[in-house]
Amino acid sequence: WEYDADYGLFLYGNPLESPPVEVVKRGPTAVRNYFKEIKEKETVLLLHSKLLLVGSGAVGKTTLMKKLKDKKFKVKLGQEPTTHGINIIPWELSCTFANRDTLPVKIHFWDFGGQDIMYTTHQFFLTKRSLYLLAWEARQEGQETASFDYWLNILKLLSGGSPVIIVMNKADSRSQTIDEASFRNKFPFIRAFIQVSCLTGKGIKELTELIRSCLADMPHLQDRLPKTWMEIRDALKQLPNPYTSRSKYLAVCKDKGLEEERAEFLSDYLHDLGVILHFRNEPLLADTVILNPEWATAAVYKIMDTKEIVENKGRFKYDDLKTLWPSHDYPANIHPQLLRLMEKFELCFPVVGEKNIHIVPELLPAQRPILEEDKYREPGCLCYEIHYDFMPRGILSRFITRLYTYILHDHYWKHGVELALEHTFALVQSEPLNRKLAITVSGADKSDLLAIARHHLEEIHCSLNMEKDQHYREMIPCRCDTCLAAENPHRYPHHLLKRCEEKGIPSVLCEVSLEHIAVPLLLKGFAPPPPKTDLKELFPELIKAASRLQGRAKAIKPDEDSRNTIIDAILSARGFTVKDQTRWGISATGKRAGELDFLVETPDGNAVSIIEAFNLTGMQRDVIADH
Ligand SMILES: Nc1nc2c(ncn2[C@@H]2O[C@H](COP(=O)(O)OP(=O)(O)OP(=O)(O)O)[C@@H](O)[C@H]2O)c(=O)[nH]1
Ligand SMILES: [Mg+2]
Repeated sequence: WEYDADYGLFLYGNPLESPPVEVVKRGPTAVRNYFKEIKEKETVLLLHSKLLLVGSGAVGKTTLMKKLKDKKFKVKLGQEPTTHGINIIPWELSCTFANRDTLPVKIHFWDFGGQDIMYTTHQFFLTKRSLYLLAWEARQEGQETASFDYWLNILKLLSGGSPVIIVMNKADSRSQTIDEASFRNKFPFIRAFIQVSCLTGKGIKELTELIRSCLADMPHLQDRLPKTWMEIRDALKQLPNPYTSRSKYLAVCKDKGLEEERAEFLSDYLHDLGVILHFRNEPLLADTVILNPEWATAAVYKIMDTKEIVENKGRFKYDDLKTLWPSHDYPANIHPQLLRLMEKFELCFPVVGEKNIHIVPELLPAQRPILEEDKYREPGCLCYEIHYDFMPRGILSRFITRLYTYILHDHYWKHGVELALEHTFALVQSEPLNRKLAITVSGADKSDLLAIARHHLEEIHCSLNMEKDQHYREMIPCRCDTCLAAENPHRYPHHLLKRCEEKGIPSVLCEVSLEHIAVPLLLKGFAPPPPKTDLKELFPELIKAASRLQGRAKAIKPDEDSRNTIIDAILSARGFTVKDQTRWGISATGKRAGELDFLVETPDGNAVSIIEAFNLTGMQRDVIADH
């Protein structure tokens, strides 16, 4: 811990045992509520875990689940239909914990279909604090290693270190040895490798024991929860429909003595655990509590998996939903919410200018439409690339879904999209094989459009727990004449250019041509204007910049970093030297060096501080004076 007289006590590196992490994540009020709840009421152990079965298609995941649940299950070869979406099946195992208590653990098997289209939704379903079985079978040399690598990498990002057991199925017909040590080295969360055959039953008993021992080692199973919470969870599962209204949910809670505010905390907790789906802050979804996530995901995958939609390049009409979703399971009055859920999952977007048409970008054709490409070859373009160590699937399709209002005509395809913002255009393309995403921007407001694109990419990366410079690098291709003509231009790390800009270093050396290239040309796509010496001109420019920002309010996150990017770009384009305090002022412990937002300097050392108060709801003089 660390004490700071101004800011208080900083605690870190103290792993929490209680309250459950899901509660802590929701903030101090949720924590206080949890303690109130357990103080007043009886508590019980959670003793519940998700067991997720993942792996490529047809390796025997569903069969394995059935065999684990029922040792007498007889495999009928070729009879198991492929899984569409997710199957969720309950199971129970008794586990002996470190304190020697043997207790029954409730398990929910999540059996994923292995089709490619499922990959886009992984960030919603591959949860932390779960147990994973990664199933595979011995096939041609090399094929499995790629699939292994993908799964282990995505689990590394999303599962928060949850244990993984690697199960080689179909040991009756083929077996293969793999370099276990190197996998374990790279992915320390691998608990064991095991060979099984669902057909002969070989290894199934050993696998069951392994599952028991992994569960017994998972501390969250012994989380203490208010008994009423568990009673409410069970009561919700007894309701006849897979979804209910918010008011009905509150009534169930009230019945068990839980008032509205506390009921909302519980809904957040159950949502985070994956027991229910409730997006309380989404206007169209707030009133619907989905009690059975399997029911909702089945509806979603039905769309992704329908032949006509695939043949129609991902297009479907709102009215098609009536035929796609059987009315007894999905009555028409729930269609708007389910469609909104698909939008929320970033699986589809409405087509601007056409009524009631949606597109599933994951199902788009690989063929690129004809574009006016010349503008992207101009030397003044702004170029930006993201280089990934491991590139999760679905980043581009999620990006398209987020930015659909900016799409130019119908210029979108499986691996790319063209965006337009007034007279500025951006070509965004992903190259999964090269683990790269490239953006070229042309036009008047290049920095604005790039800032919007980067902001959305950052949010997508964040949802995948990917951190800049650790999981991916932002690179800027060189714009010197030699590099413009080269297949493989020199690339500068974006952070290096930002540091040069902050330190006032005007140019960098291209390693290919050995020419000096102006930093503003690389970062903002313009040659540097002569530096401003008169700070009187700053005020009108600042008003212009703020009004531009307001025009982009919907596309830019209301945090300082995103806003400052735009203000900084606009002021720099006018020749002001801007230093953004929110970024370079953050200290290692997360404290800000000051509450100053920007410092604008002139070459002769004059400086003006700018403090932005965009988050204030009114003229709060005391807050302003405080700053
Ligand atoms: N020889 C042999 N075949 C098996 C074994 N386990 C499953 N199979 C067969 O493998 C095929 C695929 O099994 P599934 O359980 O549907 O595989 P899956 O991984 O759930 O497939 P998706 O749901 O499409 O991702 C079926 O024909 C099974 O009968 C096994 O141990 N040995
Ligand atoms: Mg299956």
